[in-house]
Amino acid sequence: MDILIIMGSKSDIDYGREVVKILKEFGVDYKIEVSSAHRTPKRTIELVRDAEEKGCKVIISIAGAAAHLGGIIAAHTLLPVIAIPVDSSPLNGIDALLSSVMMPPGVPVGCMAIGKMGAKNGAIFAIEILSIYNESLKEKLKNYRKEMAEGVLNSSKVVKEELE
Ligand code: RP5
Repeated sequence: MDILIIMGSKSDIDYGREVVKILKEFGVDYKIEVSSAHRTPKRTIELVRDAEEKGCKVIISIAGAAAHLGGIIAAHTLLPVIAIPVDSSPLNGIDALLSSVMMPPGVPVGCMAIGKMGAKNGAIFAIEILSIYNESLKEKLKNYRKEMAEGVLNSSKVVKEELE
């Protein structure tokens, strides 16, 4: 397993789906679990330790509200931890964003944007980390960027045809 994804609740599933979609596109080996930092703290730590033993290289944490999941995971591993703040609370994810991004110095959590944008970027960022030692993934990332650029050029043509 290269990537472990832990989400704080089953209700975070739509964000997990976004992450997994991209990991599958790139053929990355992952495992996904629901485990809460406050409701199942021991299990969360066990999952992190088990992932380390199984050769996991990056952990993605998906959580909303006062999202301490990323911080708790980071406290128990030296693996890079990417947090995706979920907009599941009345504060629309601002709480999750701040509690993930404002980690005190020494135990960093790499925090993405709130919601599905962050979920997509979290997956891509994890792949970028893996690609440091994986040429085939690096090639796939190059193609991904190329396709994005082609998409912009195509949309520019469409807009010109309609508006010029
Ligand atoms: C967090 O609180 C979860 O990550 C979720 O985003 C939010 C709500 O959880 P549930 O009450 O739906 O289980 O722990």
